[in-house]
Amino acid sequence: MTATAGIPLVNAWNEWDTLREVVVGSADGACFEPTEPGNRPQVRRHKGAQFPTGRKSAEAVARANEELNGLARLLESRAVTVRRPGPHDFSRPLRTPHFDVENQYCAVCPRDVLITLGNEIVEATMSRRARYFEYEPYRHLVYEYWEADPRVGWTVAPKPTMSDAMYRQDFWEWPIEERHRRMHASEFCVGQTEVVFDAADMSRFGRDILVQESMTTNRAGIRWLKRTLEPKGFRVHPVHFPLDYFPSHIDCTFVPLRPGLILANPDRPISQDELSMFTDNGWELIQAPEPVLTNDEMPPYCQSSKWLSMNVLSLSPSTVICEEQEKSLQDLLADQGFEVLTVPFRNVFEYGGSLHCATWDIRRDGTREDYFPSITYEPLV
Ligand code: ABU
Repeated sequence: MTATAGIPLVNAWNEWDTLREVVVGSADGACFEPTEPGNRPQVRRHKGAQFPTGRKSAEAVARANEELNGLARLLESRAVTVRRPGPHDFSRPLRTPHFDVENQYCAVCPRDVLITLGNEIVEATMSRRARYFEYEPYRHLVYEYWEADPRVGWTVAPKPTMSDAMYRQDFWEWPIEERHRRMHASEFCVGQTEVVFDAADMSRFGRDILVQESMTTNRAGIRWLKRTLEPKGFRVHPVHFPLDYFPSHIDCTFVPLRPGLILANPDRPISQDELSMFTDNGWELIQAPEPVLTNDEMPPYCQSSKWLSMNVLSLSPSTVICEEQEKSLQDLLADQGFEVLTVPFRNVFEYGGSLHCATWDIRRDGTREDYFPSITYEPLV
């Protein structure tokens, strides 16, 4: 691979410009996510049942891979270059000076691990032990882009200890009243003593980056992002969705589709004072329709919400890929003037995501634009 004089090999400033190259995840070697301080997986519809450990079955992996490969084929049919993660032994236990974990997870959701911010690749700290080394299946790609084009930047966020002390161990047992009170103070299972963030808590709008404070991203993580990105010309905005009691990753909550248009989760409105950034700058929020599946109907090992329905992938400001069965969402987007492409993807749900989660956009057209000309911003640095 060699760089050409035009657009850098790594170039993505927002979530919607025309997509040219993307990484699609793989379920090869996937394991069940282990119970750990930052995660208490549960079997859906079987309260109290023991959550499995170790490798997922060959059949489950094959079903997910079939759908991931289907997405890859659709993207290639639209002239998008598709790259895939390398092999990784997720069944290997981890032992660091600070924690042990019985197995790792999978490489289905690169979105959680890496983000392209302009011409730079940023590797997130991650927030869960089983995902500590999840950057490894993508490193060969990062090196390839970095070696091939001197304009490509690469920043690795500081790795947290993920020791017991980094977490609020009692978070999972909070009674409902306490949960409500502490959620509104944005207190979740990850404490504030170390820098913690997952890349999927960010959403790109040109020079403005939203970062959701969540179970997977803390205030120190947002401070680190501000301090790192502001000198590079970005404005970093913490955002909150106070009715989401288990927030993790912004891309099932607040999804920009094109300049001026956001698909918003009706169960998780953005906090009132943060809404004005959008309304003052002419952005319209449309509410996602009720998903086809209820939370109770989601696959038994899936730890994500029914709102995976709105985890769409934009191919351009006028073309979007939706899960095949989400007809109401497809109709809504078609009414908004989008060409809507569909693929089956439900067998990927138990790996933590849908179409946006299972991809990492490397190159889109476009440059850094200001979509919020009327804004008051107080930089940290
Ligand atoms: N990884 C995205 C999950 C978000 C949600 O469960 O709503």
